[in-house]
Amino acid sequence: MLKNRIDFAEAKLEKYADKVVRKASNMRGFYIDSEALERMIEQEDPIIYEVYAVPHENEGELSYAITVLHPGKVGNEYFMTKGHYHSKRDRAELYIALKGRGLLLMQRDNEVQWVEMEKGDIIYVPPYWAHRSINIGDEDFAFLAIYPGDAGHDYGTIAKKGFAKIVVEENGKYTVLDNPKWKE
Ligand code: S6P
Ligand code: ZN
Repeated sequence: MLKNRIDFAEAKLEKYADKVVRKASNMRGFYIDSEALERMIEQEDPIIYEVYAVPHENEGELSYAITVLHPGKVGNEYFMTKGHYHSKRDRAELYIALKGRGLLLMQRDNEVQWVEMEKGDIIYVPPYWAHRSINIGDEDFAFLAIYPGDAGHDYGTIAKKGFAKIVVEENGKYTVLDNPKWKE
């Protein structure tokens, strides 16, 4: 597909080849308050985020995807993506924010950085950094990601160790705290 189109009002791609839906029940183990997550799953098992992707998986190609991360919290921790390293660690990525308010949490070994994102912001995720996006607003947070076709996703490392920081609401604002479950 040589040409595609973004509907900026909806933050949707006109065409995509893959759609991934992550519900609360797909996020077990990722949030600090696992009891709050189980209650949420029992009640309605809401969708946390959706990814609409146009992949091209060969070396030298580019893939792209729009992620729509819905607003909400598990306990006081904001809705977020699983987060991953690229399987090929030396592959970078670009994030372009389209809608809402988000935070991009990045981690390399024991070093952590976070950046706020709102419509129009371009964030460069350098090679070797794990990345997770978080909706810190009260509407959908959406962004376009562009990444090397052969980057791949390593979810296992984050699933096992988590990120060193968590993002929670305190007095109506986001705050970044040490992750009590972080395994160095
Ligand atoms: C791909 C890029 C994004 C994420 C998406 C969902 O390299 O970083 O398209 O895949 O935001 O996050 P996750 O961590 O579940 O893949
Ligand atoms: Zn990525």
